[in-house]
Parts: sequence; structure tokens; C-alpha cells
Amino acid sequence: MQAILITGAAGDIGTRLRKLLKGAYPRILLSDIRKPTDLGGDEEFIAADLADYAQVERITDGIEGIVHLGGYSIEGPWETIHRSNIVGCYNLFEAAYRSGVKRIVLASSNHAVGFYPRSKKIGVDVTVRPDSRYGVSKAFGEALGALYADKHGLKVTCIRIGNVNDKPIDKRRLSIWLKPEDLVQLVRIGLEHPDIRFEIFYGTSDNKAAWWDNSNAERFGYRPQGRAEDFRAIAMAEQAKLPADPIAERYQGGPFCSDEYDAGGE
Ligand code: 15L
Repeated sequence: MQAILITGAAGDIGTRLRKLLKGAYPRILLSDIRKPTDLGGDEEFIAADLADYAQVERITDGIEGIVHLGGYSIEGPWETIHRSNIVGCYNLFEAAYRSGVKRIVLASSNHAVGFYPRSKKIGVDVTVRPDSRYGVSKAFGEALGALYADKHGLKVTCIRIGNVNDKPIDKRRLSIWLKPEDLVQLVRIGLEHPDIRFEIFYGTSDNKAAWWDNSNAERFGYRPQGRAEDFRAIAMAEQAKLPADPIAERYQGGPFCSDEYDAGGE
């Protein structure tokens, strides 16, 4: 893999990833709607609005692999989600296909399956259960990935990312924490592993309290190093400061589930 593109390079995950991937590929093109404030002199950046197809074509030209982090990363009004994550993600796949890109690693999210209860351990074969318009847009991205893989032969890896941070920051994150270096492992499997066609992985570290069966990622050699349990005391101390939220505590998606919730029951 000679040339890769990272979209969403100015965001939190993008900022971490571009630092950790430095030197891993001969050319790493960074893109975002705004320029990263800490862009280094040795980094290549082209601004692009994903909702504008011509701009997306410009950044996919000459690229072999894409790490697609771009878009809106939390719940938002439909207009915002639609523009950034539906139209934007479609433009990305279509431009990638037309430019001859071989592989796409898509930042999906745990919120595509957020309405599974915490009491249930799920694998990658479950029906999506989005917990927000944002979660729906991530399920849409996974569906697009399957289409471009099956119909056009792109190699697509969807990572249902939990929470990327230096450490788990509350009780829920003890189950879904993803150490940044472990994300790098998953991304590199998606960009390099010869047997990828269309795969879904959970973006989670080696967490004892996990709700996800990540054996599909392990099948491709994923060996997470982060262990949320090492931070249990800190995470639980932070949890104690949060108000009680029974709906959030029942479901995997947490506050994304209780937000706007009016289905009745607790
Ligand atoms: C996500 O998908 C969001 O992008 C991130 O901001 C966190 O909220 C994360 O999920 C989470 O569930 O903790």
C-alpha cells in the first residue's frame, strides 16, 4: 500500500491516528473540512467537504486505501447527519470506486447496534439496532460498504468503534474502550490483510466487561493490548459523579439511547 487517505484528519480520532500511522505508508494524504491546527510541515493536507462530490474526487485521486473517519461523530439534527454521513459517505465510496481505490476502512460505531441490551453479548452477525440518527447513518455506511465490496470488489472493513481514549472514562467505557494503538492494529488489518473482502470488526480493546464477541477481528490476527480493567477504579469514580439514567444503563449505546427516548417503560 503506497498511498492512503485519512478523512476526518482534524478530528479527535484522526489526530491520534495520523500521529500513530506516521511513516507506516509512503504517502499519507490527510483531509478534513478544516485544516488540523497542529499540521506538521511534513504532512500533506487537502481540505474537502464530503458533501461535494467534486471535492471528494480530488482527494481520492491516486489513492489505494482510505481510512474514512470523516463525518459528524455524535447525534445531531437530521440535516447535519444527512449531509455529512449519508451524502458524504456515499460520495466517498462512489469517488473511491471511480478513482480505482482498492480498500476502505470505515469508522462505523457501536451506535449502529446501541439498542442491544447490555445483558446480551453480540457478534458481527446481528441485525443493526441503531440508537440515534447518527447510529442509522453508521448502519448506512456499513450497508454501502457491503454494496461496493460485493458489486465492485472493493475490500471494505467496517470498525464498530467503541470509545477511543487514553483510558476508559466511566462504567460503560469499561466495556467499550479502545486503546488508540489497538485501533491502529485494526486499521492496518483492514488496509493490508490479504483475505479482507467485507468485514465488520468491533473497535474494542481486551476488555473483561465487553459486550461484544470480537472473534472475527481475532481471526485476522487482532491482538488488543489495552485492558480496561486496569483502570476500573478511576472509571468507577468518574461514574459515581454522573446522574442516574436507567435507560442509558440498560442499553449498550448508553446516553444515545436515553436521548429523546419516549418509548415508555424504564
Ligand atoms: C461514538 O460513536 C462517538 O463518535 C464518540 O464521540 C463517543 O460518544 C462514542 O461513540 C461512545 O459511544 O462512547
